[in-house]
Amino acid sequence: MCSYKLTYFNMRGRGELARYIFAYAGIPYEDIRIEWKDWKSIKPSIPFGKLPVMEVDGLTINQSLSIARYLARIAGLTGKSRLEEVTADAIVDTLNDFTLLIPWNEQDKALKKNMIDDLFDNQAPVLLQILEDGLKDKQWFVGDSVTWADLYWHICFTTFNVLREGFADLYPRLKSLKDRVGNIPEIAEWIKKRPSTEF
Ligand SMILES: N[C@@H](CCC(=O)N[C@@H](CS)C(=O)NCC(=O)O)C(=O)O
Repeated sequence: MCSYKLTYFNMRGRGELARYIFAYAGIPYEDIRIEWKDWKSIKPSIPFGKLPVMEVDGLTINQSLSIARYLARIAGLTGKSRLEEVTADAIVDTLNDFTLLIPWNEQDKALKKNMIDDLFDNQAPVLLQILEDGLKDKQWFVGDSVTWADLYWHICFTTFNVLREGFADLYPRLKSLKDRVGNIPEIAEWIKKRPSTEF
């Protein structure tokens, strides 16, 4: 059995998808959470100087989605065919693109609010409507079983809802999907016990 060590900051952010997959699959791992005050001194020792990183049997892997995809393959969460795999990948990348538009580091409060308003008033509805329509009467984004794209949606939903409460109110299928993921017993248990952080 491999030994896994995930290092990220003490928040959900880009570490949470890996944590969901670990939880879903019941894979033991070390959940190392760096405090921001310690980051400056730790950063030079981290390849590429960014978190998360995951150590697997001594090999250090960076990039949150590469880490998550690797774990999703192990957990059987990538889809049942090449076409399902690429569909799940595309949904993950699409959601990730949206998270990259969020002005996390903008210091000017008024400007930050304007940017977030623009995102949720103008850009999110286009994305959400396509995802909502794509779900049709299906239980999951891809095929007939849960994939890492569904888990990522739950994480994105939680984060987006902090930025704009009720942002998905007009999308009942997407809201149901979020609930369906949250009701997976292993995910529900993780959400109950994880450290409480804003993002
Ligand atoms: N594309 C990378 C982005 C990694 C990244 O930017 N991480 C941020 C935290 S979310 C970080 O390490 N910030 C600290 C720094 O850049 O010094 C990934 O998805 O892992």
